[in-house]
Amino acid sequence: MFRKLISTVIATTLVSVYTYSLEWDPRLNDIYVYLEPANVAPGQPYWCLIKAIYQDEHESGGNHNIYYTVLDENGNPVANQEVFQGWPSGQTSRPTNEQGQTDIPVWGNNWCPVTGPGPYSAWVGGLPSDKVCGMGMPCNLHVNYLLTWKRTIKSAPSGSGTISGTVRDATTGGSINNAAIEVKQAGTVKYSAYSGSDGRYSVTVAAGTYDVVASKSGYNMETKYNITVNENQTVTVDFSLTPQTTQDTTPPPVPALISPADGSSTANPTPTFTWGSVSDPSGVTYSLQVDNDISFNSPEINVSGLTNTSYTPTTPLTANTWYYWRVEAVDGQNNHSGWSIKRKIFISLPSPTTSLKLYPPSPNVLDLNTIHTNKVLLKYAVPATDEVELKIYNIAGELVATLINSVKSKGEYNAYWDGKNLMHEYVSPGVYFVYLKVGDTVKIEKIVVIK
Ligand SMILES: [Ca+2]
Ligand SMILES: [Ca+2]
Repeated sequence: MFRKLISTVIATTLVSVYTYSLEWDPRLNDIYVYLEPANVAPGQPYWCLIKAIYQDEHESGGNHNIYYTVLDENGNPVANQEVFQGWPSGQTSRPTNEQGQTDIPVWGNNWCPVTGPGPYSAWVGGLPSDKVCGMGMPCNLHVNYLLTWKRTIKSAPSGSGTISGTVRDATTGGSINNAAIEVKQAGTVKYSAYSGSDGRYSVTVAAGTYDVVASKSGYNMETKYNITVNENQTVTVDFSLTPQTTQDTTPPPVPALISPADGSSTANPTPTFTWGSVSDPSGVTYSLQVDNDISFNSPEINVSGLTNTSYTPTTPLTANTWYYWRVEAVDGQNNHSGWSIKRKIFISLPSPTTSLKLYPPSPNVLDLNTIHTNKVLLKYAVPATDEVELKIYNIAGELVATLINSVKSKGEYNAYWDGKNLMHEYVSPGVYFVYLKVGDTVKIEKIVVIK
């Protein structure tokens, strides 16, 4: 009973490794015969045992031999191939014949299987070879062992599979290069790899169950648990890594207003508003409101997302109007500082721009019949302190009167012509010209004198 149990365990082990080709007589297990697999690297040729038949004392025909058959990769006999038989104190060998066969006898040696495996083993020379061990004449019975080897290329390690997939950015969907992949069991890294520029990775692992971890600087680590990989199986494990963001719940400081000064006045309808910068770990933008309503219910300017600490309106504010303005800062996580204190600014009327002017004479028709009650008003403007000449010429270009010939400062002035010439006589009816010269600039108006 004990022997049966042991044999079953051995048989199960052998079958799991050699399922693909080995025909193994189960009675061999009953007498402790076992297989010692060749020690051979994957991809290398070796002698692979494909058949082991037992002939008991009723089937053996009275013989007590090991019968060897040696085949090549295609199953054809290999002639003159040396085969071996070993025992604890020595070994012998023989070449195969044209049928790829030979045989070597075994002897009694007082072996009974109840004590364990028999003394003889068998293998093929020239290459690594599977070895059949534990043979002999059980309790001196005449039995045979019929063994067949086939030259075979060692396959990849049994029991391996692949974990592969792609690592992507969860936000953009773009592939992540050089992400670290760790394949763990019970917290211990068993295998590792890195993703390529296309985000792909591939890891060859022993069949089993793993946790697979993807990590990359700037991203949150991601773990896929309990990934089971079977022999020769490729399991796809994709990752979608979330970029790291430090959660910011603290509002930025409230900005301080700089200019225009509170309560100031300007004739510029597009004044530049300026405030102090503030900083925040998640970054800052600014919002500006300008409103003629102190409650900011109808802002004429309402801009946000400003990265500069100043803003110049693109459309003019209304003149002769008070405006209120305020600023707030908003950080990268949309936390608002709250509005600053407000300031007010007055947009004044445009200041009169004084340029050289000669207004039309009033009246511009002078009646000599009423001249004693009616002078001509000559109004003019001087833009800056300068020499001023105001004269009357007749149509022939002759000077009639000099009304002003002096330096005047900036401003508007009134002068009068009483219709008289240089000799203080009334002029004749006709066309006369008012000649204003300030610096190098001349203005001329016309007066008609009638009677
Ligand atoms: Ca903040
Ligand atoms: Ca408004």
